[in-house]
Amino acid sequence: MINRREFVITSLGAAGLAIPDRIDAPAPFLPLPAPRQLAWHELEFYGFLHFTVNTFTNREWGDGDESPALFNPTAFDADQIVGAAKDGGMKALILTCKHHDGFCLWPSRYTEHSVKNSPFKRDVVKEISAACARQGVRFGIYLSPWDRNHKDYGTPEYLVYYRNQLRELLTEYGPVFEIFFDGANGGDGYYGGAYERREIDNRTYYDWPNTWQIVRELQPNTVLFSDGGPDVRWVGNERGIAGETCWATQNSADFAPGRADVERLNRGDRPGTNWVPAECDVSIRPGWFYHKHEDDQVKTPRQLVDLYYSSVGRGASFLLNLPPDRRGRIHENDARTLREFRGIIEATFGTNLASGARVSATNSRGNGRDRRFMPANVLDGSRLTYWATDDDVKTPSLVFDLGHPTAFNVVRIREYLPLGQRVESIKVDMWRDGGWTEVAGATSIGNCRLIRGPRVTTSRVRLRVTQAPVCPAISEVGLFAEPA
Ligand code: FUL
Ligand code: CA
Repeated sequence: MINRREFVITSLGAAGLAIPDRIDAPAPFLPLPAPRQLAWHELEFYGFLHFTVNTFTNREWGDGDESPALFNPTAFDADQIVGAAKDGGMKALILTCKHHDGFCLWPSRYTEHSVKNSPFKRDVVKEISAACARQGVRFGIYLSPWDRNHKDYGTPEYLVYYRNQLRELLTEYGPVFEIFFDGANGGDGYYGGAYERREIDNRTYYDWPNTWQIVRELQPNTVLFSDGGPDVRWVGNERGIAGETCWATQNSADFAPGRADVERLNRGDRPGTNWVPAECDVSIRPGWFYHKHEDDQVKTPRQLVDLYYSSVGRGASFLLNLPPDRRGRIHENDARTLREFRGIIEATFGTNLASGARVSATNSRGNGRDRRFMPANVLDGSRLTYWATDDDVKTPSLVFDLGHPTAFNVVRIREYLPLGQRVESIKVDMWRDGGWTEVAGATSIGNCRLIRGPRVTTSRVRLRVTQAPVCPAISEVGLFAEPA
């Protein structure tokens, strides 16, 4: 008697078809991203909205004694704000629900210091989160741990208040993709009329693990950002620039919100104990809040493009701040530069010039017989399929035969992240005068590595993995040309 499986194999063999051997996928290289982090990696570019009483006092940090009467946008339009972000290519928005001054953009039941006592009265968090939902933009929150208004700041009672607010925001405003926990902490403030300096020990005061636990229980898909994660880390500067080498991993035990070794945050740690990729926060203007005198200092589309390459192009995310103005809208100058930026990005990445290439590899896992690991998987436009080699082949190469001379100046490489960050360095060669010439190289691949250089023209391109502790698993490769 033969069982059903043997029967199928025997009949396939009799029909002269290849009998697939059982080939295992490569073993994951630890640490690995959680599902919520994988979803976050796909966003790549999203926005920050800094909006509070500061918008009306023309300041960057409020002291906490600002009257709610100050908050009075004249033509607030959540759909215009979200629409401007979306037109710029942003996939998500993080709103300063409460900045250091303590003024709440929603009518929190735990304080009087909020929109409910302003002439505006409306719930800004509700309107922005609803506009995001309508327009298909993910919504995130910034809730400043430091609160210069609250009388209890610095005592254990304040933590109860902070967590109550977090619960309100996580239960009444729909899905939250990210919470941004700012590291700026302690100092002078109003503090309920005390007008004094309050220092806290940022290693112990906030008891972060228990706060994070509240988020895990209420919204398990939310990623938590702070100087040290746990899910997404600060990149170590507010200029939008990740390290040229930037690992998605770090040794989390060495970090905490407000305790940042900026050099290490910028590069990540390799080896690292945890998957904690970097986020590059930077403002489209000099300040985080709107100031009329900065209307002419909005970054140019070209500057934003450079920031895209120095953030997304190094495996990090690009969190660009757009400050609503006193009307409660995104200023025309900001909206325009953002639209032009999107135009350049789409003109560049809209067409993968390698998509029709014939691709071959020096090795494919299982002798090339298993579709799951074939070289062509790097050209199918899906992050879910990848090319992998046999376990002992750690420095293979891929050749793209483009069929005709092709001009490009950007190479994009993505690793298959569910198997970890595996590749440490690569080189790119082009075929010229009957031989290979090296034109570029890069370290730390991860979610996205963009190699940008002068335009070259060739009909064949080779990608060499030059260093990896385990066999590579590469999901996508693209060649692109920036518009002249
Ligand atoms: C900093 C804050 O102090 C700034 O005001 C701004 O919110 C920025 C994103 O983070 O730490
Ligand atoms: Ca693929």
